[in-house]
Amino acid sequence: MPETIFLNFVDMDLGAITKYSALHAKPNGLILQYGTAGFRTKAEHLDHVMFRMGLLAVLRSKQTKSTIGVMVTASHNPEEDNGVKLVDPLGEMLAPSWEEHATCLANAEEQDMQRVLIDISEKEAVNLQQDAFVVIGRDTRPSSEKLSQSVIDGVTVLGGQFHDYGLLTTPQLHYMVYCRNTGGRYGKATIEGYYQKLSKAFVELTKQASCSGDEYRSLKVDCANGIGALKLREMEHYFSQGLSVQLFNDGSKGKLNHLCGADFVKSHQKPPQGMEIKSNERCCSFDGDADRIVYYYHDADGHFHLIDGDKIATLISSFLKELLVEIGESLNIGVVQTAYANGSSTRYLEEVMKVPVYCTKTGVKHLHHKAQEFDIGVYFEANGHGTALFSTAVEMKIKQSAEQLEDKKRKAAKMLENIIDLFNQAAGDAISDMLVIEAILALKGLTVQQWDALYTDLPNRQLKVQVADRRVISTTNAERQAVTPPGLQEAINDLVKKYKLSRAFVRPSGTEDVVRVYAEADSQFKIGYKAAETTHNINNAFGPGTADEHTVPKQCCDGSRSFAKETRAFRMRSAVASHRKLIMIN
Ligand code: 16G
Ligand code: ZN
Repeated sequence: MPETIFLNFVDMDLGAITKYSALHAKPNGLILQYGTAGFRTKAEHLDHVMFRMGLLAVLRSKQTKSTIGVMVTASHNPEEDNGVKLVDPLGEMLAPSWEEHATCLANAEEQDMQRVLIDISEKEAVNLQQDAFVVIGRDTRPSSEKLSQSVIDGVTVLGGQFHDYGLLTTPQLHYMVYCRNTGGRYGKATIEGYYQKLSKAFVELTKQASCSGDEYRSLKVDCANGIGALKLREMEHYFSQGLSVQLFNDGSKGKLNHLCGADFVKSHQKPPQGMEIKSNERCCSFDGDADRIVYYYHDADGHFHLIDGDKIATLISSFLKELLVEIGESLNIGVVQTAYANGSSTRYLEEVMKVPVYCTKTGVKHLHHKAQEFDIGVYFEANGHGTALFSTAVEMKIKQSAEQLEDKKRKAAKMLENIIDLFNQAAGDAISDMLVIEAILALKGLTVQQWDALYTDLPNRQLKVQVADRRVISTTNAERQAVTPPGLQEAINDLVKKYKLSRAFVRPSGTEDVVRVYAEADSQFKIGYKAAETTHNINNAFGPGTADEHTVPKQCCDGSRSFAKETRAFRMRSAVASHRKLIMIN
C-alpha cells in the first residue's frame, strides 16, 4: 500500500462508518448490480444501497476533485420501485470501473464494509484528505425523500459536503453537476438558472418563426404523474410567449407511470390514460423522471401515430444540417442509434439526409460516448432518450459566426447558437428536447403529420422472454448479433433471409432478468410471425422441452391480423425453466 494512502486512512473514520452503516443495514442475502442506469429494485430494499452510494460518491468526488451527483429515481418503473445512480463530473454516467466498485460496495456484508472502502480507495488512488462535494436530487416517489436522506448520511459520515436540491428531474441533476464543474460556463447551477438558460434560447428562437398560428403554439403533455409535471409547471411562465402547454397526468390523482408516460405509450402504442386527444393535435409524454420523451397524434380517422426517438433524431439532425449549409460550415455531424432504431429511420438518415449513422449498445452512456466523437453528435434511443452534443470548437465557431457573418448566414448562426443553448448536453432531457422540437416545428412551419410523414416506420415487435440465466446469451456488433448460445444467430439469419427489409436480434436486458427479442419487417403479419419464431429459436437453443406459457397483446396497433393468432402456431419449447414466459410488451 503506498505510504500516502496508508496515512490517509486516518482521515476515514472507520468506527463511525461501521456505526452508521449498522443503521442502514443490508438485508441478508440481497445481491444487487449497478445496471445500465444504476441500482433499481423495490424501494424497501434500498436503504443500505443509498447510504453506501453516499460513501462512494464522496470517494469519487475526492478522486476526481470535482462535484459528483447522486440521483434517487427509478425512472419509468413502478411507483413502488426506486433506484439510485451516480453522475460523473461532466454530467455523464458513472465511469465503468466505478460501476464495479458500486456493485462491490452495495453487496458487501457489514463486517466487510471497511475493507471494501479501503480497497476502492487504494485501487483508485483516492486522496482522502481531498475535500468532497456531492449534489443530490430525487423524484416524486413516496420513498424518495427518506432514501435521499440515507444518501446524505453516507456523504456526511465520510466527511463530504453536500447540497440537496430536493425534487429535480434526472437531467436537471446532470445539468447541475455539469454547471458546477465548469465554473458556471455551462450555466448557473440553480433551478432558476436552468429555466432561464433554456427559456431564453427558446423564446429567441420562436420569435423568428413566421408561422405563429395557435396550432403551432400549444401542446398537450402527459407527465407520467411524475416530477416532470412539477418542473414544467414551475417553468411554463418563463417560455409562455413561445408555447402554451397543457399538462395531463400531473400527479394530482394518478399513480406514477401507471397507464401513462413515455414508456407506456411507446410500448403499448397507444395514448396515455387521462388525455383527450382531438384529431391532429400534437401531444407528447415524458417518463417518470423526465429524461425521455415521445410524441404522438390521432389522425382524422382516429388512428394513433407514434413519433419516437428515431423520428425526433431525424427532425433534429436534418434541421442542424440545414442550418450548417445555410451558414456555409461543413462540420462533421453524426447520428447515433441503437439496434432498436427502426430500419426506415436509418435508411432515411443515410440515404435521403446523407448523414452518417452509427449504432452502439443499448444504454445512454454508450450513445453519449460515441456522439462525443463528432463536431455535432445527435443521439437518440427509439424509446425517446437522447440529446445533441456540440464540441467546444463548434460552439466557439458558431458564436463567432453569429457576430461576424452577414444577413441570412448570421441569422442561421444565431439560430444555431440558441439551439445549442436549448439542448441539455449533460443528458437526454424531456423538457429540453420538447422545447427543441417545438422550436424546430415552429421555425420550419411543420405540422405533426408532416413531421411524421418524413418516413414510414417498419412494423416492429418487442418481446421479453424469461430464462433461467440470461447470461447464456451474449452478443456482439452493438448487440445486433448473438455469439452464444451456439446456433442461435444462424437460426435468426435463416429466418431473416425469408422476409423483405427484415431484421431481428436478441439481447440480455441490462435492467431486468429477461432476454429481449426485437423484430421488424415490411408487414405486420410477418413481424408477429418472425418475433415469435425468433423466440422459438431461443427456446430451441436452450434445448428440447415442454410447451411454455405465454401472453400476447390484445390488439395489433394497425388493426392487422392479431399477433396472438400467429403466436399460437408455435409451441414454445424449454428445458431450462418451466417458469419461463414469453411476454409481449407491445
Ligand atoms: C435504461 C437506460 C435506457 C435503456 C434501458 C434498456 C439510461 C439512463 N437508461 O433504462 O437508456 O434503453 O435501460 O433496458 O441509460 P434493458 O437493458 O432492460 O432493455
Ligand atoms: Zn427515465
